[in-house]
Amino acid sequence: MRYTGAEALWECLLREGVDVVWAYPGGAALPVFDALAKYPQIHHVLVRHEQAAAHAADGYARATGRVGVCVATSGPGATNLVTGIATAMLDSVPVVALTAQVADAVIGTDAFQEINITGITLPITKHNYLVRQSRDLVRTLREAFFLARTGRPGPVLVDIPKDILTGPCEFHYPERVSRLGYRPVVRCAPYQVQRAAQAIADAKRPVVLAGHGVHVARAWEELRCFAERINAPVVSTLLGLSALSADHPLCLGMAGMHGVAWANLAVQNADLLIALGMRMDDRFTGSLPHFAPQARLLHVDIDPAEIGKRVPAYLPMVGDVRFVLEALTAALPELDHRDWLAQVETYRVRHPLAVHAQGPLPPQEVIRALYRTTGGEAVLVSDVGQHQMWVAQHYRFRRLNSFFTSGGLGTMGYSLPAALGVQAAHPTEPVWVVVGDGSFQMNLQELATVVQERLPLKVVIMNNGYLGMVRQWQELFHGARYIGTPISGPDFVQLGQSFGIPGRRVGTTAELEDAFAVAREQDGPYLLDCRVDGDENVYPMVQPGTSNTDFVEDPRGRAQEP
Ligand SMILES: Cc1ncc(C[n+]2csc(CCOP(=O)(O)OP(=O)(O)O)c2C)c(N)n1
Repeated sequence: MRYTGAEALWECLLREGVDVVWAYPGGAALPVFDALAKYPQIHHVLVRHEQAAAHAADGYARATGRVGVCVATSGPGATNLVTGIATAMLDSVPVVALTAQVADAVIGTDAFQEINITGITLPITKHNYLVRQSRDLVRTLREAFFLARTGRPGPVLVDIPKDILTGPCEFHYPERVSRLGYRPVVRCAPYQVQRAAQAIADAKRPVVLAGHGVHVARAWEELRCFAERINAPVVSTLLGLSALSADHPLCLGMAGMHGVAWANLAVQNADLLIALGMRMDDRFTGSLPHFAPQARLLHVDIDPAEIGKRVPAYLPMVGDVRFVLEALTAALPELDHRDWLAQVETYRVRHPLAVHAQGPLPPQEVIRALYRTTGGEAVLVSDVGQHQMWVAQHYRFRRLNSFFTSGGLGTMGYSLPAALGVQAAHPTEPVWVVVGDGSFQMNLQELATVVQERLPLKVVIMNNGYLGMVRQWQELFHGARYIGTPISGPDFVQLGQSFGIPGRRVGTTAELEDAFAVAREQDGPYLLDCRVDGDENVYPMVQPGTSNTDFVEDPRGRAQEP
């Protein structure tokens, strides 16, 4: 079959099962948009900024496990994708970013809207391509999808010159992809399973560490079966939250800098850590020499480069978390760790989460009210900052794969655009966005996309008048000199209304329940502007460079768990 390059592009996407793309047009990309008229099966969402297209594709990919696709024009369209691509890279999210390029004949001449986007994105993509011949286009797109979703997933960018998009293109979709040197190991070797099973059977105080890899491998059921088989507590990273229901008796929640104390104490006192699809990043381990000093590490990851990168592994296991967990569960009898679990329970009793804000609306109470309103079953996207940590601590995720946030890059402005994609994955229920007033002001233009697409998104603004997380560091480590962190903003309720989104301001704890109920009952989008206490800090906190055992708790004392 003969198509134009642009038609061939959409034909490839159809064969990859793509039914929605987030996109923004421009001169070089015009042929791509023009050809779209012939492909009504593919829904195209016009975002208001290309960064949002990349985040939306990323949110969709996290929520579905499928490849998310974004499209931008050359030059500024392509550079606007960069933060979104980097966000997907750091969190191992399968995204294919398609960019139009100036015509091949003028590449390298500083033509209008020419930018070397493959050069720019080289370190932030799993792989990228500049298509120079139309005969390479179809094979390249096939490869791009294959690379994005296999092994350790990640973003792949394909840059396509305009003349290739408009010119004729021979279409033959290859059945297989073979790339020399690229063969991710999915199943680890049987002798590794035997050694790991022995180490687990010998352990007295094992802890399972659930990372984002559990979600990527869709290994939720396997994680639960494994944890129940060996009766070990499960601690998660920020991105590992919702890998096991928070209601499960073995689920301890998040460890790390703002992790709950009992999870950190469990890790610090463990004699065996079984790390699943997590990379021991600095926010999780705290000071490396003090990290889990008595523990052997059994490190499971599909990317061999992660093993031994920060913490030496006693036993490396390269493979897909799902297969490894299946194999381990099959190799082990039921184990009894009653004493260890009882010890962990004492940590929980001694160090409960505190809610002691002085102001009329403690931010933690907003998250707790959201939890009560949604019964822990919400699909939730959080932005970056204090509010993100309060979500991680106080929202008890009962539903699997229900929490989406930028963990590795910590990208402010992620939540609203990512929620466009998460909402596409969950079309029949509202997606909840929890966002700080600073982060919201980075990408609030996407409210227009929410309205144009008629999405039932609920936006909860944690409005504290500060770039709160940075203010907290200024208070603790920079003599309380608040420079560059007090932040004003518009009247968010009026702003929402101007987009056509109803909303309401919440200033006291007493109003919360009703406000959330109203938001939940609305058919369409809704916005809550929660005026929370601006002086509040996130506790517990492990100060940078110190041990996870030395977490600082709320100086005002204790309170109850939700
Ligand atoms: C794009 C970007 N710029 C800067 C930062 C640094 N940073 C991390 S948290 C934060 C403050 C976030 O403020 P806000 O969204 O209001 O949330 P809060 O911490 O107040 O809950 C900043 C500036 C970042 N993570 N991302």
